[in-house]
Amino acid sequence: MPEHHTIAGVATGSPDGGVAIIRVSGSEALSIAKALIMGELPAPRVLAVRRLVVGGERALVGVMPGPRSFTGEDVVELHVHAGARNVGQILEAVLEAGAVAAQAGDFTRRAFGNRRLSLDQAEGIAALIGAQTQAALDQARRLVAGELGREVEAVRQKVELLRVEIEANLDFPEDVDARDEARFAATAASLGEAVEGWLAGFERGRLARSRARVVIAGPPNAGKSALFNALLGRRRALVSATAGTTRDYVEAELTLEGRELCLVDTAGLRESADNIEVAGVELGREQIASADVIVWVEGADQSVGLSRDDHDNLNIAAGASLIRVENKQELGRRRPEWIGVSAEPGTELEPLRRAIADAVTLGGEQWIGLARHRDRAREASPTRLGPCR
Ligand SMILES: Nc1nc2c(ncn2[C@@H]2O[C@H](COP(=O)(O)OP(=O)(O)OP(=O)(O)O)[C@@H](O)[C@H]2O)c(=O)[nH]1
Ligand SMILES: [Mg+2]
Repeated sequence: MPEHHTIAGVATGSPDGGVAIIRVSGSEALSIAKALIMGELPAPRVLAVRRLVVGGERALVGVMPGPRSFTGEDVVELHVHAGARNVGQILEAVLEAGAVAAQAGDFTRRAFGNRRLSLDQAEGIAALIGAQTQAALDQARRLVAGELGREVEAVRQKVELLRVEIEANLDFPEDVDARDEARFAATAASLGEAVEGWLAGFERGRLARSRARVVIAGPPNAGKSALFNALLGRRRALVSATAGTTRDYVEAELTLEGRELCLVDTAGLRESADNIEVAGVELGREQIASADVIVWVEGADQSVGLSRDDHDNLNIAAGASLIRVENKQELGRRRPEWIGVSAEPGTELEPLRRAIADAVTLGGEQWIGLARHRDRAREASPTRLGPCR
């Protein structure tokens, strides 16, 4: 029998929902639940309405006897009306009946302890609950599904097989064939590549989970703020015919083809006698330097080369992409090789949207790569160990 107490906690996340689920897990779960409801417990894995002793409240009750439950222990779930007071009172009654309050992650820890989940799946559940972006959610789901675990296990088995073969050869050196040695080296190299592949996938996963910074920059009056608004579909930044309108940079979240971005509008780059404008340009330059993608905008009515110096001076980070855009294209194109847009009225933005989405799309496998995964993979990495000889 498990040595720990029966635990109880609210399993549902949102306090605003209509229903809350109180989960009880442990050897005493069934007797505790029995003490709380009027009548008999429902049959295993059948949800049934029961009246609770506490305030005559009605609850949907589900009984999942161990070991075929989430935690591997006897589990009872009470689906009750939500509301902090109601749920708090019922939970209090469960604790009075003999359960101990569950701490964050306790149910999952028990599931891991009872081998209902592997460690990577348990980690995946924590990552899934904490996921803030679509990419984080996708990656966490793959971890919960055990995809990374299966890959690692497949490689581990191959390592084991290779070790056995090499040891057999050490025992019988007279039977060692040069072809065997070549095969061992090739197998070891491919296993090393798998580990390197995970490390690269962890890095891609990290980038995909963070919001790429897409910074709109260019000379004053190019229509940067108008384009910023057009991409967002709302009036967020001031647009005016006065050059030097934008001073502080403006940030907004935007989702393009499923990828979440941080779109940034900046002050038009130019020399100025106005201290405040100079400070704004400085902020804009900092934004450009930390951008993953720079959308460089010039108006079709602006003379070519106006920003040539700026172009050269832009402190663009290694690996950042530069997308050149000619705005006000209805006035006649000067730079037909650039992407043409008309930020006002904001139609025909599709080619630019696609270019931004392409620039932030990361090809290849993406893994969640928690600190433990990265540490273990680095330990196994051939670049760390040196060449296999
Ligand atoms: N004809 C035309 N005018 C536009 C277009 N987009 C913007 N404008 C006008 O261009 C002027 C400048 O627009 P803004 O968006 O304020 O330009 P900006 O690049 O943000 O300028 P600063 O903030 O001063 O650097 C405004 O008068 C806009 O109405 C467009 O597609 N066509
Ligand atoms: Mg502006």
